[in-house]
Amino acid sequence: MDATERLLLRSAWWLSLAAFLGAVGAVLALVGSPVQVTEKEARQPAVQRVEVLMREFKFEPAQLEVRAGRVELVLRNEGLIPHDLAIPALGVKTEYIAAKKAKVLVLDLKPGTYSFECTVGGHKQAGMHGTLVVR
Ligand SMILES: [Cu+2]
Repeated sequence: MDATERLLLRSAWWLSLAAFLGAVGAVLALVGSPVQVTEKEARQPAVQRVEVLMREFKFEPAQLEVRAGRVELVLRNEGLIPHDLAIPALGVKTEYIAAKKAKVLVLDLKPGTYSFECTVGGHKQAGMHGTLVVR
């Protein structure tokens, strides 16, 4: 191995480290994104708000369609027991939402089709799942 090869190898290593750190940053940004919406943010017209009801054992609607960009999912638990909502492909999951409570999940979405589900044991199997289509 001569000096040029070594230099090339070293810069390839740095490039892959940079790519890896970029990917980690993107994932952290997604994971960190579920936040409570403020009143100022709620008034911005560009933000899409979609209401999703949670019951035993389904989401209503179970098929969601939104435009790419910032989306706020307003999750209302109209059921009798706690539920959550996870989008495994995005590494996103809310905490448990108690009966009669609501939470806003803020997402920055790229086009694609993402399945979502409730991760409470057995709920997905009982029908608590759906599909989010981002155009
Ligand atoms: Cu559930």
